[in-house]
Amino acid sequence: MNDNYKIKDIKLYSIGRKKIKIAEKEMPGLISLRKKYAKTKPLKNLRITGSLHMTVETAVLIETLKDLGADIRWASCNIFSTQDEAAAAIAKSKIPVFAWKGETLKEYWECTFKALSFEKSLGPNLIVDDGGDATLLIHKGYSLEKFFNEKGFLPKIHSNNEEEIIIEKLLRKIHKKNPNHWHTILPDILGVSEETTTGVARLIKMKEDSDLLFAAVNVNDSATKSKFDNLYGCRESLADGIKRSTDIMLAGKTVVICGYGDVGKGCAQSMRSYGCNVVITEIDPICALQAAMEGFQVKTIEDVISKGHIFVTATGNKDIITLNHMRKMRDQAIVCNIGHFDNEIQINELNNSEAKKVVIEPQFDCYTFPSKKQIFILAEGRLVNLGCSTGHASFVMSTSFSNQVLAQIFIAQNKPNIDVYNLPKVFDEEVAELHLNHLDAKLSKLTKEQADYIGVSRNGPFKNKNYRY
Ligand code: NAD
Ligand code: 3DD
Repeated sequence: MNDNYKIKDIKLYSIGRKKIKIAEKEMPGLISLRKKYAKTKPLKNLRITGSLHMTVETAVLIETLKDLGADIRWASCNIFSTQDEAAAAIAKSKIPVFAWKGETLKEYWECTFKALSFEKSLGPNLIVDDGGDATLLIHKGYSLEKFFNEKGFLPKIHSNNEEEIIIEKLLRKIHKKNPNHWHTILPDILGVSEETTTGVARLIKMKEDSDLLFAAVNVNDSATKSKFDNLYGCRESLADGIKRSTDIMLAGKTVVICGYGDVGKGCAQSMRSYGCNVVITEIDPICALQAAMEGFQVKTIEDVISKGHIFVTATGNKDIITLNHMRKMRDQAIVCNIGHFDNEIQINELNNSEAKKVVIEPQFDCYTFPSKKQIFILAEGRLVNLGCSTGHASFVMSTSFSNQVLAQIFIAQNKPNIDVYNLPKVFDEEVAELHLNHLDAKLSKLTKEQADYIGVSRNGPFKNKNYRY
């Protein structure tokens, strides 16, 4: 793997560039931030590692961080989510990128390490993470070195999880070359900005366990991220992923959506708009009541396992759809996940079961049980909207990524202590305002009397920090 890039095909760059040009016009937040910070370049001479789906939208984020002065290296955060033409355009513009659609898990982690490895054995100053894999590799590498420095030997690899074994083997390969690689690069790391719900949950756990080694900004819980990307993004990209891979008719089908959080809400609204009979499963009584009062049936998965035509997991949790569930599904049931990790569905157990797998097309697999009943698995249980289509549309990713840019600047300028931070509400309102014109939305202005009456300042913040949008 050369040091500058590892992608599917550099010749795809011109298609990528054309798509990036179109996306830029649909990403007003990023373009405005480029203009706002073009002179001051707040990320000048800072090294940024990205571990986030290498799509056309991400290419616009990367080139925005570049315009703000950063030196960047990028990898995707999923083996199926890369748009190869976008990666080619980034590589062509001499920004090191290590990503292609259809990586093996071993290649995926090597790409992540490549994105963390700058010239002269330097590491990053800042990280843009989606799901926490770049942060995880640094923390696991650091603790392996600490173990070795204390004990004088490397621990045996105990896990029988394929991916964990791949990570442990990679870390030992790095250790062989430089036993203090991670201890050496850590002091330069100012912090990470985390994109998604599951990644933030990991960071909060590391903080609680006093394992967190650098500051982190929770981008996901900015309202202009999770109440837009997770909700409206999935509302448009779920159906896209299911239809592009299966061409299935949705109207009249029973669709079971596991989890009624921001993502689940978007998925439910989408499937209902296609005339599906939507059933929600939820563990949280508040979200379950929201679903019921939106007119959705709320059942346990066991109640509807033989009735569902399509199953979508959106929980950020694991083992939501088990092998036993899949054995009880109706013929030609479609099973997919839109949560960040594939452990929402017991794919490994299915692959080791009596069901025979046939690949219909990449990311569209058919499993036939001895009874001749068949079920379809999309994207091998990985995010269906990015594995089977191109993810969310550019406009909503502009709201998410504007928060990413502000988070990177926040860490660079404040060099915060080790903790997990939310971005201030004024940033959230600034991001929203940057996207109104594009939709011809016009904001009303408060009078002084009105501002005093509701106890806010005329220019915001317009809500207290606990307000739920
Ligand atoms: P969330 O926390 O708002 O919602 C998850 C919901 O699942 C919660 O309401 C929770 O109560 C419920 N849940 C948990 N365990 C459950 C179980 N066993 N059965 C039924 N319900 C259960 O999270 P979110 O923001 O909606 O994100 C969900 C997942 O989607 C995360 O992994 C997130 O990272 C990912 N995500 C993916 C995309 C994408 O483009 N594919 C976009 C945004 C977020
Ligand atoms: N995600 C969905 N669509 C995306 C796109 N077009 N480009 C990059 C990332 C994209 C994932 C995000 O929704 C991420 O914010 C998440 O997973 O939360």
